[in-house]
Amino acid sequence: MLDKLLRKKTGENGPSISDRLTKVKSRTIPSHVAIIMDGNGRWARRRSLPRIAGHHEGMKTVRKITRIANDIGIKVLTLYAFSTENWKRPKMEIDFLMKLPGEFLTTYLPELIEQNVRVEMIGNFDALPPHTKEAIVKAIEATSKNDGLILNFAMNYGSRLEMAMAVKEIAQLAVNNEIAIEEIDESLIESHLMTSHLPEPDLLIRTSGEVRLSNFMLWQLAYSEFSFTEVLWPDFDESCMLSAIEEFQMRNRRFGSVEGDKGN
Ligand code: V07
Repeated sequence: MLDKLLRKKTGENGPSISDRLTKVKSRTIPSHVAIIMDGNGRWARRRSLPRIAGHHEGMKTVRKITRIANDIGIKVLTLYAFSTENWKRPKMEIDFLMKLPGEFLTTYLPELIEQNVRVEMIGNFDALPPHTKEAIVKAIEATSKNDGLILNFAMNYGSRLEMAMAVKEIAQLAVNNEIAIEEIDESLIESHLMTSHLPEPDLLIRTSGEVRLSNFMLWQLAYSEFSFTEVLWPDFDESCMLSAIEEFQMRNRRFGSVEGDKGN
């Protein structure tokens, strides 16, 4: 079915999406892909639409990219949906954004279940509005037995906040004499991050031409490949996703032979 859907998009020249998919799957697939979904507001402005129209369109891209990620065989897809900085936006826009998880899940939860996708979340859950929390909890519970792709939403997430919280927990353990100061090392810190159960991202994608991390997974991205594209998130499609993975695989082939090279 996916094949049929994708065939429609095949251009006159170059390999089809399904041929590219087959080739990508025969090479090293990144286990964890993280995406900063930028450019929704700009997409809307270019069409003289309100910013929220861009966010809504961006939600459809989430569905599309989840499907192709699952098809590629990616294990974890982390999407930066709402940052701790985003509370500074106009109230109306925040209200709209906080309704998107509910709308996304009302529309797509059956499909996610059918595709064996497991929904997870990182970020400060407690500070979200009750209706947003309810939608997310429902999705996490309804998909908790699935063992396919982990669709991990970073919601009200900030990397520095995450690290500060980890430091606080570790300090408390030390104060309680449950650990010695000497036991504080990278792996202990890692085990107190919100991603402790996940592999580190192999690949970070940021759309919309901005080339910065914006407080996203600073610790976890230490050794990741970065892929930046000018394409705005609502325009990011299966072909763009495959291009990012193909680029990753090219780099991997070039540097993969230098054993133990951690990029310095
Ligand atoms: C949001 C759509 C994608 C572009 C970026 C900003 C707008 C999906 C979700 C979501 C979150 C949690 C969940 C299910 C779906 C979402 C926000 C914004 C706040 F369990 N898209 N999307 N959440 N956008």
